Amino acid sequence: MDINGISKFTFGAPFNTNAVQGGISASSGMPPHIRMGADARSFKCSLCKDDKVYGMGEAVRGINKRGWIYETYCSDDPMHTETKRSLYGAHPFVIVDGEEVFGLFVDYPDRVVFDIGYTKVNEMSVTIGAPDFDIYVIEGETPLEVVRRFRSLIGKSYIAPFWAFGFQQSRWSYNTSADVRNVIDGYRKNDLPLDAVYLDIDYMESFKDFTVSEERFPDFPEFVNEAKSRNIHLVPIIDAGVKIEEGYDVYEQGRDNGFFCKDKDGRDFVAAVWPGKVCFPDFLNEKAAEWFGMKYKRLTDAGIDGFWNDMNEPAIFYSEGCLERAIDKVASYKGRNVGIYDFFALKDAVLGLANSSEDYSSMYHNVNGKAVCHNTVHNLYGFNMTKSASDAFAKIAPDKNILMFSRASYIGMHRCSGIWMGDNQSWWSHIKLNLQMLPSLNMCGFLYTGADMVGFGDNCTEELALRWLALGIFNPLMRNHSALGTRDQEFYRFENREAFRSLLKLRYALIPYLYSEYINAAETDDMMFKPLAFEYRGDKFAEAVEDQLLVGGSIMIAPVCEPNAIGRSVYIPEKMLAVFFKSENSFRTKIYDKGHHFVEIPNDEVVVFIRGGKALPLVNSAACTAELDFSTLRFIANGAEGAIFTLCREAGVQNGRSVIEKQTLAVFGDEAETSFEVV
Ligand code: MIG
Repeated sequence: MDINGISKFTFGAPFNTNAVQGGISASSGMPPHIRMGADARSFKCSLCKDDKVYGMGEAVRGINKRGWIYETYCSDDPMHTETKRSLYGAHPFVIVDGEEVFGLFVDYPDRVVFDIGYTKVNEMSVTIGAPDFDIYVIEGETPLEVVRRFRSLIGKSYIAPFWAFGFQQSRWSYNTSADVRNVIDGYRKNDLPLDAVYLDIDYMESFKDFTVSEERFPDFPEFVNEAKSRNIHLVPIIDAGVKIEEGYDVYEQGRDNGFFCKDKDGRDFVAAVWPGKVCFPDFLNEKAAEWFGMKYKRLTDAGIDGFWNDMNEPAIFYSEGCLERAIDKVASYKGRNVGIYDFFALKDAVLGLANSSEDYSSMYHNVNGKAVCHNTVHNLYGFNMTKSASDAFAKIAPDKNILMFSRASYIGMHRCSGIWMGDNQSWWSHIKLNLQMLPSLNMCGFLYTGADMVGFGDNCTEELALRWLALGIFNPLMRNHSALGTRDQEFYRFENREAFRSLLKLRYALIPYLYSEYINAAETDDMMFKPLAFEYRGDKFAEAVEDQLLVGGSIMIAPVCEPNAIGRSVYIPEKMLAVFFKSENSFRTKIYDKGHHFVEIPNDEVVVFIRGGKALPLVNSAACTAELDFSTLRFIANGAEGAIFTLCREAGVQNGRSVIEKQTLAVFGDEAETSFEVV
């Protein structure tokens, strides 16, 4: 065992992914419980019947990952069904929690397959794309200790600006400034708090990065200002692909300087995405990354202080070569008697065009003068796109902490941005998936995260929106987003506006708590969202809970994830004080003893369970984060005589980072008492 219980083992000649910071020297001789395969690119660990396996970051299925096969491969796939193996982020980190507790991080920038009790029930087998990788084995008494050590290896988490804890509204797309103004009005006029509105791809001129349509958003800086005067941040999207168009300076500069990814013959690799034909900036080429990063200045100069990076797996609709071959294939059936199997082959020829590995294998990066095939470093693209922006922000606007989050990611990207969970659906099962991904992402350092609340694809219902909101108010990134063509789901569109207003305001009342616990997790490499299993060791019921979470140090949540429910079963792992919030000021409380309980939860209420000796701070809500008044802070405590709470506030920005001010508060009084003292 080396530094801090972490041992590194190097195989072959690994590509430097920058996942790890600082770095430690390699040991030899893997621990006996990890058996290397003869192929030098796989290994196996035995699992006991009751061992649990956590990790995999952004992935489908439960918090306990056992019983499925996962692949780290950044994938643009909007169907997050339970048999998928990969989503947008690649996070090859797992923790085995059994008689032995240990973590494994396979640092390898392409596919790693984690077969966690799928092929063989009592075995985890890991297969790496090529025999060039580092394995980090992390020892620890508990899963949480493993997480903390892993996080100390990969570096501190990104800290989002305080305003980004406000509620944010998005849609693909608000097409014009008038559309955006209507959304802001919809919230403000209905007394629904709001801090940000998103600009999806249609704000651009022909989907060209760093342009703004003059026609649809005339005098953009003035419009950004107008929004700002109403305490609304506008957050534009940036896509990875740069439109090929003569006269478009970003394209011409990229082409002339050789900053785009190449094909095997050294020509610019051409693919099609929303803008039509595009080239992909070569983010693995330092100069190209620096060049692209500085382009964000065009929008920050217009007053923009937040971005989301999309399509950076990178997503490819088709490449010219593959499209031609597909068309030839289809044409070859003309006049023939098309049998059933032919029909399926025909269909696949077209459906298989997007994100094809054939395309990824025909794309090359220039890494310090050496051509590196994209399909050996696929998972680093989104990470480096986002890093390019974040590196630039420090130069462009050191006086601001600019919000940044990305769709694709790899371990290490948590140092420069957050992520959102991608294109989910307005499905009940995706409320639960949102909940389950939170702790798994925290394990990998992604703290500023959240799902598209109310669901991206498909049509939502009012009931789903309310129930999702009851979980959404705890997501650091609390964003309502939906896809083109789906039912409108801004909160002022629904009938029971009062309920949406109350729950949204409750979020704002909880912001001091959520922000403080977030900062605390970032600074101490802790998890803001923990599975019960991480805290109530040895309690077999707590260890099996998949739909409740501990949020920060004081509370547990148990959202309803089913339609037409009057409540749900909740496992109470210790005596807790349940607070049923109808609104920030109107709530009833009830003490629950340890054990299984059916808890009635109407869909216009949120229940929070306060742990013994802990206190939950609340402030008066406001229309936006800028108007929150911390002097209204009060506490609801569970017998917390003298409980200590560390309140964190953003006191300013220096070198592009939030300056955090802390206040240690001692809470006196019982359950619903609200007095506190500064110590
Ligand atoms: O091919 O920009 O995940 O949030 O609204 C879809 C349009 C492209 C995918 C993103 C989604 C965004 C959408 N984008």
